[in-house]
Amino acid sequence: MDEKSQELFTRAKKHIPGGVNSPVRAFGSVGRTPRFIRSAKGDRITDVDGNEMIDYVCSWGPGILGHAHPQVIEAVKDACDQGLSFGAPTAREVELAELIAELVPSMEVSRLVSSGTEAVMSAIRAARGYTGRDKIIKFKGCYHGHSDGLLVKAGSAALTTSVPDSAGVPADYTKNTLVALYNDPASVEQLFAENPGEIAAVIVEPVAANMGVVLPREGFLQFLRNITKKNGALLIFDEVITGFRLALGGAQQYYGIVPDLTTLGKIVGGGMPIGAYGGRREIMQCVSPDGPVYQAGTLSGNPVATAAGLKTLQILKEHPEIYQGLEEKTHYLAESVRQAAKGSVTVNQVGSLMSIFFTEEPVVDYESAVHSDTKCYADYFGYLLEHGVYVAPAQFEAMFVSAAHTREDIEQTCRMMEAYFAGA
Ligand code: KE4
Repeated sequence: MDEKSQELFTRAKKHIPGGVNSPVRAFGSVGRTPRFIRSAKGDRITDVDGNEMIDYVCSWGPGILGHAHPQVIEAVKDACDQGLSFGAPTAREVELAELIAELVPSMEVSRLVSSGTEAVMSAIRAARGYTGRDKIIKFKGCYHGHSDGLLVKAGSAALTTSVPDSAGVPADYTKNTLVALYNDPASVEQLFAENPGEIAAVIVEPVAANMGVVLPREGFLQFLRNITKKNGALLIFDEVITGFRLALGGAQQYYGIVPDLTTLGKIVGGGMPIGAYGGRREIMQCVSPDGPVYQAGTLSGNPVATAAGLKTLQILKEHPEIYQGLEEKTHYLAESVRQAAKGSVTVNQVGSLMSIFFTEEPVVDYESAVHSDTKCYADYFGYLLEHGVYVAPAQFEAMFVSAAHTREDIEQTCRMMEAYFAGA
């Protein structure tokens, strides 16, 4: 039953492109009417028709504590009572910068912005300003937000809406964006050999999560660390998804690789609009007003958003056991799906991230990911949606598990998955 969602979607399409404020939400690749959400609490989300579902989108990552965590809500309400925005520095921004530096030691100095896109765009500019070089390397199928220079062979909804190279981006804006293949060192070596002394940075999702979840092969991240250092280029870890998710210190802690710059989003804002970028002082001191790399934002460090982000990180820091629970619950879910599907799908899982690919082959890079059967995925998605389980409405996204996902709801999800694969 989704009559109210259908009515809202019809109205939305009159005044909003595709009826949504972000393309993946339109359910285009699963061919259904998107569910308009009324509220969410814990691991449950409720749509405008009153359908309550177990949520594995978790707002695409911010919801690591679950929806509407009481302490986060209280912090936001208290902040609201003191005013919504000042356009001036506040103590909470200092506290958040200090906590980021404590939890992610490579981010000695960081700048808050309002989205992951803005964080990545700014980090790239800082890398170019610091090195004096123009070219960057990204990986096919990785997604780093929608800034012009990075909409090149991008993942996420750019992939499902088949616009990995967006219209409206002049060739001049992407001529300095070189594309390598994830988990393929030779493709990176070739680009460095062809562009000696010209590459400012390599940007990578340390765990790719925008072609679905694809794990780095053993040694791949270390290889990137070595080749960037050898060539005077910076290594940028885009941890918008993995930051504070794979571990309290993110993927760089989980895999033990120290990048030069890191970008954050999602969890750092606790569900409110915050992004951040940062690294060691000698790099970040090139950022205005200390240095010549300009970057600014009216709502950067917004007092209400920083209240949500700070409280979220404080809770994660006070309860490190959360990460063990996330790994156990997600691993259990992944194993259940593997058994139920009897080899008909590939499940990639790390920490509280997982993806179910509708292919029997291992999924280790972009090429193997896109061999997945997106029609089967759409069928799977529709079955789960009708049975109270809300997963990503696109094959090339991740499932997110939160601290609020109860064992009972994980078990219920396993039963739904088993029923689907039994009948598929
Ligand atoms: P935002 O500008 O959407 O806050 O962050 C961009 C971004 C940057 N880097 C990575 C690794 C990301 O995954 C993202 C955004 N992730 C998508 C989900 N795949 C956001 C969902 C959406 O676009 O609606």
